[in-house]
Amino acid sequence: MNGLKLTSMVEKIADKVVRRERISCDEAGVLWTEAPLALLGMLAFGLKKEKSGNSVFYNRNIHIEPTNVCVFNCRFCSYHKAASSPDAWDYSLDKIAEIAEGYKGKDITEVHIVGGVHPHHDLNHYIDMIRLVKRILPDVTVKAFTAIELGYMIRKAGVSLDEGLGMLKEAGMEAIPGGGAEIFAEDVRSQICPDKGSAEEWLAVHEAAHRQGLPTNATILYGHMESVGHRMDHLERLRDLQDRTGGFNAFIPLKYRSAGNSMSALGEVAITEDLRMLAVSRIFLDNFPHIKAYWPMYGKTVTELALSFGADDIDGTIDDTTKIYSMAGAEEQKPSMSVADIEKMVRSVGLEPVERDTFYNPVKRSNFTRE
Ligand code: V47
Repeated sequence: MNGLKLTSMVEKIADKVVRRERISCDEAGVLWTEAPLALLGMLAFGLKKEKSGNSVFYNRNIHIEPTNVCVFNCRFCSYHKAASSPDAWDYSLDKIAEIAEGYKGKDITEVHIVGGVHPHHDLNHYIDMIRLVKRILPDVTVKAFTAIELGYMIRKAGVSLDEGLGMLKEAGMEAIPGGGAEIFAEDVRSQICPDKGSAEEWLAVHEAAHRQGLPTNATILYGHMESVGHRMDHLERLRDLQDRTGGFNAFIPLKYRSAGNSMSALGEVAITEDLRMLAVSRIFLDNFPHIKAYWPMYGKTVTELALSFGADDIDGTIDDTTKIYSMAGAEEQKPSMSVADIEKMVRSVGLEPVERDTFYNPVKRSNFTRE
C-alpha cells in the first residue's frame, strides 16, 4: 500500500472495512493502536463519502444554558458552580423569553437547551420553558436536555420515562442532544463523575426517546483517564442500541478540555488522537448516519482536519451562546461563525456545505442570507 508497512492484522481488518463488513470491538482496537493515521483517514473518508457524498452539514442554531448550578459534581466540568458562587446563574423564564425574543426574524432553525441539573426546578418548569421558546420562535426546533437532566426531572416528577418524555414532546421538544454520556464503563465513570446518572440510565432515556419517535444524538467524553478498550466499549453499547432502534442521528466525540476543572493535571490528548477518535467512530459506528466534529470544542483548525477523517457535520453558527467549552479552555472564547465563514471553511477543504435542519433535511431559503 504505497510504501505503508502494515501488520497483517491491520491489513485484514482494513480489507473488511473496504468490503463494508462490520468490525468487532477488538478489531477496532487494533486499528486504533496499530493503523497509520493516514490509513484511518482514507478508510473513514471513504465511508463518509459513501454516506453523504461531498456534503458537510451545518445549521443556524443557538444554545440556551438556563443554569450552571448542578446537583452533580463531575470532575471534568469547568462550568458548574455552587448556587452561592458569584459566577452562578439561574435564568428566570422571563430571561429565557428575552433571549428567545432576541432571535425573532434571525433565521435560526434550532434552539439547543442544556444546562446544569438544578436542585429546585421540576418537570413543569422545563415544560413551561419549552412552551415559552416555541411560542416566541414557533418555527425553530427545540432540541433539549441531556439524558441526565431528563432522567433527574422525570424521576423527581414521579412519572415513567415514557410519560415524562411524552409530556415534554407534547410541549414542543422535538429532539434530544447527546450530552451526559461521558464514558459508560463504570470503573472510569465512577472516577470522573461519581454521583452522576449511570450509563444504564443514559441508554434507557435514549431508548425511550427513540420509542417516542424523538431523534437523539450521542457523545463520548474522551482523552482523560480512559483506555482504548473503554472507548470501544462505549461505542459498542451505542452501536447495539442503534441496531435496536435506529433513533440516533449523530455521534459527537467530545475531547476532554482541561482548563478550570479538577482533572486539569491530566492535560489534553494530541490532535492525532482526535483524528483517530473521529475515524474509528466513523468506521465502527456503521449504523450512525452522521459524525459531528463540534467546532466550538475542537477549534476551527482541527475541525477542518476532521472533515478528512470521517466527520460530515460541524454543528452550527452558535452566535456565542454556549459557555461549556470556553470555560474549559477551548480556543474559541466567543464561539460564533457566520454562514459565510462556515461555507468558506468547508469549501476550503474541497467539500460542499449544506445547511440542514435538526433532522438533516436540507434547508431551502428564498431570502438567502449569508450572515
Ligand atoms: O455531557 C463538559 C461535555 C457535554 C467538558 O447533541 C466537556 O448536538 C470536554 O453534549 N471537556 C455537553 N467536554 C455538550 C454536548 C453537546 C455539545 C454540542 C452538540 C451536542 C449535540 C451535544 O459537554 C457534557 C460533557 O460530556 N463536557 N465539560 C470538558 N471540560
